[in-house]
Amino acid sequence: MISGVDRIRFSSFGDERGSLVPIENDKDIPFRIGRIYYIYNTTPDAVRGKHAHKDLNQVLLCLSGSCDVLLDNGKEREIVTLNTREEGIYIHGFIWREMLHFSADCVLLALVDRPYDPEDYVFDYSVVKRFAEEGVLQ
Ligand code: T46
Repeated sequence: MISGVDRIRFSSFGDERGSLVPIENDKDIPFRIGRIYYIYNTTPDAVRGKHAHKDLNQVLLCLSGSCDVLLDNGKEREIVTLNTREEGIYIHGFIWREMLHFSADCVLLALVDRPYDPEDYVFDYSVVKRFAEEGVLQ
């Protein structure tokens, strides 16, 4: 996985009744949840994201269906497929992200460490590139 992103595996408790995955602050994820949102009803050709975050950290996982997440830290690029309820990705760096190739039944869950703040978004990929090269956010 590229620097700034890690896979995160959740414990699933399964028995004859089905499966349950608990997610507790600072235990199953490495932060306290400040916000949750989920994305659904996506069209097959939809591309979402296309931005980086200055400070925000988050976990993404698919509760249903699948999608791809393109991750780019300005030096490395990787596409990860999310298609299980037991594994997600933890994005904790200044990472450009795009979500695409959504299956019709995709429900993408985001667990975020802070409230919504439009000022935290960076929509210019060249800023990510420059940050990777010079270590300065400008
Ligand atoms: C991210 C990727 C993975 C809110 O009002 N509150 C919220 O918490 C969020 C996330 C969005 N919004 C509003 C802002 C826009 O009018 O919902 C609308 C759609 O949001 P956006 O275009 O930012 O959605 P995506 O899918 O491009 O990006 C989202 C997150 O915004 C972003 O933080 O990392 O998912």
